[in-house]
Amino acid sequence: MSYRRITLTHYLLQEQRRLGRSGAFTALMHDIITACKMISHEVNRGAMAGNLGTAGSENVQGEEQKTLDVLANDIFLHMNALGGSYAAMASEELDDVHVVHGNDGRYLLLFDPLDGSSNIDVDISVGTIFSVLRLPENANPGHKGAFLQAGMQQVCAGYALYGPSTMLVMTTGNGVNGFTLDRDVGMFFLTHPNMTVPADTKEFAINASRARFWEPPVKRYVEECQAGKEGPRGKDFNMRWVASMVAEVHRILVRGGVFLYPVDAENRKKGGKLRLMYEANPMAFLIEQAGGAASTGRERIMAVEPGDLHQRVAVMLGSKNEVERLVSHHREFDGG
Ligand code: AFP
Repeated sequence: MSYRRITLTHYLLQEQRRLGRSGAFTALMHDIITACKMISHEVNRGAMAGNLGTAGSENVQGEEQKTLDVLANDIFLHMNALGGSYAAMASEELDDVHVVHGNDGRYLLLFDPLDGSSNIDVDISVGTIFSVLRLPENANPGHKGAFLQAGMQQVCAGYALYGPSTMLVMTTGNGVNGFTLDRDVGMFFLTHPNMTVPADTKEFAINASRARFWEPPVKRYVEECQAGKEGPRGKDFNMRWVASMVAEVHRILVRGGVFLYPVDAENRKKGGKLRLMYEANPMAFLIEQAGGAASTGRERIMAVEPGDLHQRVAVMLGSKNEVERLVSHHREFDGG
């Protein structure tokens, strides 16, 4: 690797100077970076460190926790409390807000410590997703109301992908940049500057085992893709499903595509499958910043006003023209 590459720390310092900001933002990102490196290390050691299997507990969503879910959550809470940037944190794995006492942190951190954890035991890519909000003036950081801000309010968002290589991909609202971890040096280097999602694609991702529950506009979209060259799209599509949103979004940021986890007849009561604050909003911020689109099918994801920390939402994101087609199918179905 060329020694001329810039590190993630250098990139953050450059951004700080460019925007005329204080060092607060660089400091808070530093804690996230350190936590992601530590989680990457634990994921990488896998069975050698006894890190596989289930923890014997359930999270707030009633889902079985993996050993690494619990470990990654502890690492993220601990490392991000040390720097003093955050007044409070909220995790997909925790019932309530975690207040960071003894500092005057001005930011709030939301995270999914190990997304796609059903993939851990079979050695498929997993990741950490994070989203940073400002602590509103006079808000009580111990109250979830401080966190209930629409995705448009995010200061920064990103993910770490623990795959064949570990990557950190982030946005501060000024494009999307990807960094690869050099394990020997112990630092992330800029390897994917200005990531962009092409407007068109021939690849879609959806859990097709749920087809019988889908709403008509989703069925229509998928059937059009499956019809290939002979159908209304006039081209053949390929399908992927990793069951790890970080890996799916990373693929879309690298080569385009569309990812769907719709509200369907089976998950409707819960509002969908994916979590608005820990998954949908940060990924929507990244995808929009890379030139793509992110919708529930009926509303821009980042415009959804959250009513609860653990709220779920329909997600359709990726190549702009595909998401627009999905939105148009929903509009037609709803009679608009
Ligand atoms: P886990 O973190 O519980 O494995 O869930 C992962 C996830 O939230 C998201 O990353 C995937 O896209 C989606 O769930 C997979 O859902 P299916 O179980 O329907 O494949």
